[in-house]
Amino acid sequence: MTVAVGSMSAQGVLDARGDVFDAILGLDGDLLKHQLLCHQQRYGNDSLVADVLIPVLRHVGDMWESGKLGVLHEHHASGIIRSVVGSFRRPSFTANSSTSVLLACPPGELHDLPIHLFSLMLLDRGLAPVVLGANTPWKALAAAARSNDCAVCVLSGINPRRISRVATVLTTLNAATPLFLAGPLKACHIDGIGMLSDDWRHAAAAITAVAAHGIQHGVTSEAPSSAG
Ligand code: B12
Repeated sequence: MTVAVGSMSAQGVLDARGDVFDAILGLDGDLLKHQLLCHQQRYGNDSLVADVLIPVLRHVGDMWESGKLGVLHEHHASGIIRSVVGSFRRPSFTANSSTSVLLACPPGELHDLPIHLFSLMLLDRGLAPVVLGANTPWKALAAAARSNDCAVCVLSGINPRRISRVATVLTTLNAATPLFLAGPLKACHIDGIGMLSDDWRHAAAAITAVAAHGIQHGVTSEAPSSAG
């Protein structure tokens, strides 16, 4: 496990978010890349993802919704974050374990940044994340779960209504590989299917525990209090 690198003060976290946000605002891709790399090297992936990127992405979305930021900023930032995150990914064989965790967005779901970010945190915990990405067909997901002999599967996205229509598919998947729903998908309650906490460190710890201890169907990993 290589989770903690350096600890940061609360003010340091706010400053880091502000710097990243300013780079997004200025559409300064090089600066944004530089800031993400420096933060990752100094404080590690957990801090980069949970302390900085998730709150910043949320803020970008809120500003976009209120018309204070253009869609251009959102697309630009998403593209850069995605490419920087990709460059942090080491091949899974360098992880200390061959325990694979499948991460995917259901059909029609394009918000795959969260699963890419989460995969960094799982890599640091010695797991081998397999990210199928946006808009994954159910058949492909089931086939990947079988062929990778996955220990756990995480589905993430913003549209719970869409997946509540395929509860049987999810129940079947869950019977073969423990399945967790993350983010807004959790609003869809399906018996026996786990729900990941919105606290990213807590969620990563929960997946690591399930992967290490085998099948625990129906686990809920809600944190005692929700933190960013
Ligand atoms: C980047 C972005 C996009 C990018 C996605 C890029 C990518 N490859 O991921 C693009 C441009 C493709 C996009 C498209 C759209 N988007 Co968009 N997008 C965003 C934005 C700015 C950031 C999303 C994100 O990654 N947030 C980071 C997440 C993790 O933070 P969060 O949502 O607060 O999640 C919290 C929890 O739910 C939890 N969580 C969420 N996911 C996960 C996953 C894991 C593993 C864990 C542990 C926890 C967790 O963690 C957070 C708290 O700690 C959000 C704004 C926002 N407020 O988030 C809008 C937002 C999600 N989008 C929105 C919309 C409406 C759309 C579009 C429909 C727009 C359109 N009209 O075309 C399309 C949808 C296309 C589709 N079919 O999916 C709305 C959703 C509203 C809703 N609930 O229905 C939002 C909220 C913007 C807004 N305020 O209106 N989007």
